[in-house]
Amino acid sequence: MKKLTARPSPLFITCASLLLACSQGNSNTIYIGIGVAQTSNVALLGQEQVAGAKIAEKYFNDKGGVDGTPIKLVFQDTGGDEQGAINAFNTLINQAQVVGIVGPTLSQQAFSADPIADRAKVPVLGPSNTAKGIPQIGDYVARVSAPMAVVAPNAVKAALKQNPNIKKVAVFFAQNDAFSTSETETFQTTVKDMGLELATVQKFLTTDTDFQSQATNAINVKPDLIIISGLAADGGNLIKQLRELGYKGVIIGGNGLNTSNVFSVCKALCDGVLIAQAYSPEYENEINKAFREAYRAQFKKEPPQFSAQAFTGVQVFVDSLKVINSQAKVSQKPVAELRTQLNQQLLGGKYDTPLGEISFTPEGEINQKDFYVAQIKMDADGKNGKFEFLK
Ligand code: 1QQ
Repeated sequence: MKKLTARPSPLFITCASLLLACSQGNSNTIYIGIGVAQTSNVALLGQEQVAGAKIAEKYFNDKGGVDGTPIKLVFQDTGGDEQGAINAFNTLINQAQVVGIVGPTLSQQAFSADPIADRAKVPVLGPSNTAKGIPQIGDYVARVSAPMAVVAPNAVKAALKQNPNIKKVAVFFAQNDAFSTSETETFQTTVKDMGLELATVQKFLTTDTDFQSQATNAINVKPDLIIISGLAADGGNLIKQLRELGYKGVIIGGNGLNTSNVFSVCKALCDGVLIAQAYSPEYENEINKAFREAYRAQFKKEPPQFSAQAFTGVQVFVDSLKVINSQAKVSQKPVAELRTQLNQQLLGGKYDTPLGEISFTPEGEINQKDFYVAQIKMDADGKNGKFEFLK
C-alpha cells in the first residue's frame, strides 16, 4: 500500500483511487477535514483557522497521533459563500473520506453546508460559528465557538466600566450575514437591559465599501458608543469612515472584527476598539502553553481566538478518537462506523483545551467557562497593533 503523505488540494489523490485505503479502514492514517475560507475576504478570518489547525496537526502527531496512528488534515477551501462551503464539504465527505470536519468559517455558510454533513452522518465541529441555532442544525453538528449570545455582552460591560458616562448607543449590522443579524440581536438586547438608549440601528452589507450615509445618520444622533456586527473588511472600513467623519466615542466590534487582519484596513483608526474574546493567550494550562509557544515561534505574536478555536476543534476529534481506539483499533474500522462513533464519543467527553476545560450539551453546544475582552492598541503610524486584554 502506498503511503499517503502530502495531498495538495484540490488535486489530491482520493482514497478511492488508492484502493479504498481510507474507507476500507486499512490505512495507517486518520483523515480530518478542515473546510474553512482560504480565499475571498472571509480568508481574513479563515487564515487564522488554517494556522491553528496546522499547529494542532503537528502537536498531536508529535505526541503519536491517535496512539500511534498519525492524523492528516485535509484542507478544502470554502471561499466566503454558501456554495463554496457546500462544495468543500461534499469533497471532504465523499472523496477525502474524512472522519469529521472542522468548519466552515461563517455561520452563514454553516446553515447551508452543515445539513449536508449531518445527512451523511459526518460529525462537524464549528470552529467559529457563533450565531443562534448552529448546534440545532442536526445531531452531527456541534461547535467549539461559544455563541455570541454569551460572549458579546462582556464587551458592553467592559465599555461601561471604562466609560461610565455612556448613555446613547448606535448599532450597526450587516443584514446579509447570519452571524451579524444574530449578534446584533444580542447587542441590542444587552444595551436595553443595561438601561442605555438604543438611539439608532443602521444596516449595511458585507460587500459594502462606502458607509458615508449610515455613518452620518449615526453620528447625527450623537452616540457615546457605536457597536458594529459585520465582518473584517466591511467592519474595518466602517470604523475607518466613522473616525474620518469625526466620531470620537467608544466603538465595540463584534466577532467578525476579531482579527489583527483588520489593522491593515482601519490602520491607526482601529485604535481603542473593544472586542469580546472566547480565548486568552494567557490561559494557564499545559496545552495552551504549548499552543501559545508554537504559535509565537511561527508568527512572532500572540495567538488569536480563531486559531485557538481551530486548534481546539482538531483536539476534540483527536481526544475522542483516542478513547474509541482504546476499545477497538480506529484504523480497522470502516469510515461510516467510525464517523458515527466519533460523533457520539465527542458529545460525551470533557476536554482540557487552549480555551480552558470544555464539554458539550447533548445538542452539541459548547460548555465553556471563561470569556474576556480585549482592546486594540495601534502604533501611532498605524502599521502594527495588538489586542490588549483588559483586567
Ligand atoms: C460567525 C462568526 C464569524 C464572524 C467568525 C469568523 O462568528 O459567522 O458565526
